[in-house]
Amino acid sequence: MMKHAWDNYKRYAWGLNELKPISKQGHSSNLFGNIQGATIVDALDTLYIMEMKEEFKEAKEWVEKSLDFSVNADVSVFEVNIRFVGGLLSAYYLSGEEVFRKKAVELGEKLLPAFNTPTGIPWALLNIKSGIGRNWPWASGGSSILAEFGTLHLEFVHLSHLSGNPVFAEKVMNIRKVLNRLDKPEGLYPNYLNPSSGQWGQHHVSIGGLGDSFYEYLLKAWLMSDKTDEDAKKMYYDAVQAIETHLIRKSSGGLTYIAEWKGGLLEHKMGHLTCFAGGMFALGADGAPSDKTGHHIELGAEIARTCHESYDRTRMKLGPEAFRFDGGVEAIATRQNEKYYILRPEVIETYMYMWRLTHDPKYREWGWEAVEALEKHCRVDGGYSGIRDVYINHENHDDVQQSFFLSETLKYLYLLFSEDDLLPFEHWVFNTEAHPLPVLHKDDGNKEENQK
Ligand code: DMJ
Repeated sequence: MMKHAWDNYKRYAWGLNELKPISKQGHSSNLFGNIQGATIVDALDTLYIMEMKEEFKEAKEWVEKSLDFSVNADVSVFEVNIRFVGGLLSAYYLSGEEVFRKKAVELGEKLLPAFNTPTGIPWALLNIKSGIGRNWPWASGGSSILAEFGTLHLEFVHLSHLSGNPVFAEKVMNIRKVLNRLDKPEGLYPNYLNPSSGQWGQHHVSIGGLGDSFYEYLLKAWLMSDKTDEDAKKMYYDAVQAIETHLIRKSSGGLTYIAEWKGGLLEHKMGHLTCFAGGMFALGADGAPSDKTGHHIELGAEIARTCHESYDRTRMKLGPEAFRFDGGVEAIATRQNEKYYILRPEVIETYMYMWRLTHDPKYREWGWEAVEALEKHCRVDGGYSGIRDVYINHENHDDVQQSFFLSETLKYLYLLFSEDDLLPFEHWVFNTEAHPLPVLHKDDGNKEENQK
């Protein structure tokens, strides 16, 4: 599958961000400004892990010769960080090739002006030539987004580690300080925070879009610090407690789901993005208070089951973008604009964590069901495409091969069917784009040790 996705990207869209597999040409998203090559940088570590040596070599040569950050355009700080900085860091740690370290630090430096706000909470968008930042025009009262400014921590700590320059880590530690000073409604973190006033925007809370990877990075910051970052640990387990009390519900048919919270009212909707949380709860089970360990694993298993149901209840056996638990339905999308599947990884990601942590064979079976559905419905001559409606039985492709299909979906599938000693959890954490970063062991100042 990786070979098919990669070969077609190479044939039809080489050097551009993504592939349009039906029209067989490049696809450009404005998330990366004019930075090019998202698929190449996102796929580097997957190629390496899958031992696709020739392909890795040509990708590396492209990075050396053509990856260029001197663009005069707005980029999404979050997207560039998780895909480009994360991809380059992983490629460096896996291969030891200096070019990746150099490029990661160079790009990290370009992102620093995003933090020039009164509070130090970064802007969502940054012109990386002029250094001028701004927020999404649709975000509540000019706010920055929790899942965006809360998903820089892992990469920025590594940038400081690899460059010897403490500024990166200082910037993300300050974000945490600002958050810790604020009152949280019912212990929950709203999705919107104004970077000028330092006040929350609308009190909307989500473990899916706009919130998701903030929670993931609290847990992983603690794990990546070799369990020394006690602040991150406390913030994570306190947040999970509030999420359980206010957002997690069980349907009458017995499916556990995570709702969205709007100023105290629940919307009984769960996004595909939210499905990553099954894996997160299971990964965090070990550090939970001892009487809660089993409970966190169980919660992960229940979320995995619900998300599997969201796949199983469609015609194509691929999950919709969002599914609901109201109006007599359970785990089904009811709105036309929530019926699409864009090759997202979160459900497979949760299967992978659940498999590693429980070895229950059903997670491999569910993963294989997803492989068969991807092959049947998403694979086309020119690569892999998303689907506009997973509830109908004729193909309706969206004609985009997302870069995260290569970095995440295919990597998590590969890991699901590999031995546990490939990128073991004691030594690696995955950033939110599935780029593995080494745990910074406390007794170990040198880089070599981190690379084992
Ligand atoms: C990826 O870019 C990351 O997983 C991000 O955290 C959420 N969205 C996509 C995949 O769905």
